[in-house]
Amino acid sequence: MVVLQKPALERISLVNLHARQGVPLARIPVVDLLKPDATAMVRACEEMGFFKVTNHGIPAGVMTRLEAEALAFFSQPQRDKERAAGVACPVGYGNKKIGPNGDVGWLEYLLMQVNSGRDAAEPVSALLKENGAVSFCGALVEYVAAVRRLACRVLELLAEGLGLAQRNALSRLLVDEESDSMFRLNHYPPCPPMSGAPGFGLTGFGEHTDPQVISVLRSNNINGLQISLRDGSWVSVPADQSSFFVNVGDSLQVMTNGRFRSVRHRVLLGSSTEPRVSMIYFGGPPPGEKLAPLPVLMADGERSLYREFTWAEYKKAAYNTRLADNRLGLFELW
Ligand code: GA4
Repeated sequence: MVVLQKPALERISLVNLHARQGVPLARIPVVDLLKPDATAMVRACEEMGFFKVTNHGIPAGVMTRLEAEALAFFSQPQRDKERAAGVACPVGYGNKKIGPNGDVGWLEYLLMQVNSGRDAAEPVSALLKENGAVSFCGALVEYVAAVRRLACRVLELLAEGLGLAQRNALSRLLVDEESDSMFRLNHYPPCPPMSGAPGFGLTGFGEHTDPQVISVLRSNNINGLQISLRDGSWVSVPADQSSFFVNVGDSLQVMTNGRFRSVRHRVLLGSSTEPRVSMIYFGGPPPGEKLAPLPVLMADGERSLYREFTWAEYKKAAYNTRLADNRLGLFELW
């Protein structure tokens, strides 16, 4: 791997896009919410920890409104963005630095807490509102409410597919007043021309799994997202601005005792004259929630793969890791 020397690109890794290109795209499972197949959804979570959702019912305007507001926000001078949202720590406006442990990417972002009991995008949105970004906040609140409903619908279908008696066995975590959910707007500016290195691109967001229960991503039509399959190979996911992509998170892997797989994913950027914009809702449990395999999913004599821990413990541990680390490994028993 080559590392760019220019100061602005310092430590953001240059990648050979040909060598890192994904394999067949047709293998990405699609769930059509007009005729949802809960069994196929469960299979997708077992095999890939990832699927695409179409016919989700969220009006295009809700997505394009937030995208336009986000682009307007990111087009401001750095100082104004920092003043309006606060410097990410971890919530707020971040530029290239991801998390507290030295990870970097070719992006800037807004990260916020979106607990369901409070204003849909507190406290960053409160700060944004104070700074006059009223229509941006309106778009955020509208989008987050819609995508949370979608995440709950998906979790209800998964509960059905898993044969759980309670429809809300999983979705209750996201609607709980204390639910520790987050929302992220990522803006990946076009890569600078790689004149000395044709066929190379930049790491927008390095490989990782999401710690939460489930993540729901929507992007504009600029490619870049890749997921890792069980055999370690990478698949490029063609961007589709009218659909959503769902990731199984580490917490759901634990609740299914490893039956579902939290998907490792990353963003690699090739040459494009347009920025990539993505918006991701991370549905997380309340801090005190004990994460453990659901007893009804355990076969006779099956042992938990993980020691019991709370979401607060896991989140704390996650913030002590590097992006690419196997965080769940710290909690594995066998
Ligand atoms: C990955 C998923 C979400 O984007 C996130 C990220 C968080 C951050 O950017 O602050 C983390 C990362 C994510 C996992 C490990 C830690 C925490 C950066 C990092 C190095 C908001 C999350 O919840 O975990």
